[in-house]
Amino acid sequence: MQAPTREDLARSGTLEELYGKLAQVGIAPGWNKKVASLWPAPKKNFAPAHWTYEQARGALDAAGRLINTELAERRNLILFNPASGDSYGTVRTMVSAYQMIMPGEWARAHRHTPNALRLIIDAEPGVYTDVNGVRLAMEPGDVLLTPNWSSHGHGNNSRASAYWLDFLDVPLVQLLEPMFFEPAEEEKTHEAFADAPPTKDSPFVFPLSETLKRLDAATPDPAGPFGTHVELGNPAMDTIGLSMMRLAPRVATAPYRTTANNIYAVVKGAGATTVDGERFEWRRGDVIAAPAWRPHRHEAAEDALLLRVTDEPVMQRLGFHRVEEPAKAAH
Ligand code: GTQ
Ligand code: FE2
Repeated sequence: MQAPTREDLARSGTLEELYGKLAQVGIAPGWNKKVASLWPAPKKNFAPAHWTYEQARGALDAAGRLINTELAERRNLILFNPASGDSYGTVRTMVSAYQMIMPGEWARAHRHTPNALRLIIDAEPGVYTDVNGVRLAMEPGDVLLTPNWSSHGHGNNSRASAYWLDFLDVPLVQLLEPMFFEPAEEEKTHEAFADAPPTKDSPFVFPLSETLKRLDAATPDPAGPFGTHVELGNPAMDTIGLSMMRLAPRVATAPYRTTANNIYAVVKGAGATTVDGERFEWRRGDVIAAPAWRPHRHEAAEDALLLRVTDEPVMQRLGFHRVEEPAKAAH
């Protein structure tokens, strides 16, 4: 069929006829409500959700028997948001995963444009991430960054399997399209540095011991939306901000909602987070998703530390950051 000409289109006698001809040239009427483009407030496209380290541990230990890092490259379990449909993400812009590496294993080095970070859950001395040829030690509670295009591989010279949480801006990079990935040259990263002792003296490492010192010196704010907290980095990476939150037992934080997407990971303790009316009881190693514009608050049952992983730097830089006052966000 011939594409409609200017005259064919101009001659359309009814809206239906016009729509039919427009469809042939890849145009849709903007007034037709089938193509909604604007709505009054953020949609609930992603759901509040909770994942447990208990379950992830079981699955990772099985995966340890069933697949090695030669085959898998990364032995990771991706946390899919239950409402995300086909889109890959824990929340709209970020994905989280549990990862495990066994004694003697090397998860080969690569680099990619997505920014990544890890929160160590269980690891014995001798576990490291090699970032751009430097071995960074991984200990429980530490946070390690591997920003955009930095080479990274993971090694385990200890006698126990090591477990951590990954957070990446992969869904954002997929949306914006600047995805690049390549394997690293192995000799440069792993073997040549085999004898170098792991260090924590790097701008890519936030050791828990340092973070706790900073928390001790921070202004106490147990009932604020983030409890007493310190930011890691400023922000940690271009697209991801981090803060370590210390929650006092039995003090509920102020309810809060933001256009930023947040993922909370439990570094220590136990408690509960209520996200838009859904209550999730958490323990060490668990993950909670608080997608954009969902009011949420936390309450610890015992001294607790939560790591907040947020796309706030993106929202701020693009002029989309909005926060609702605690009183108004209350549910
Ligand atoms: O450890 O390099 O969970 O590249 C997803 C992609 C971990 C990693 C993930 C990755 C990594
Ligand atoms: Fe990676």
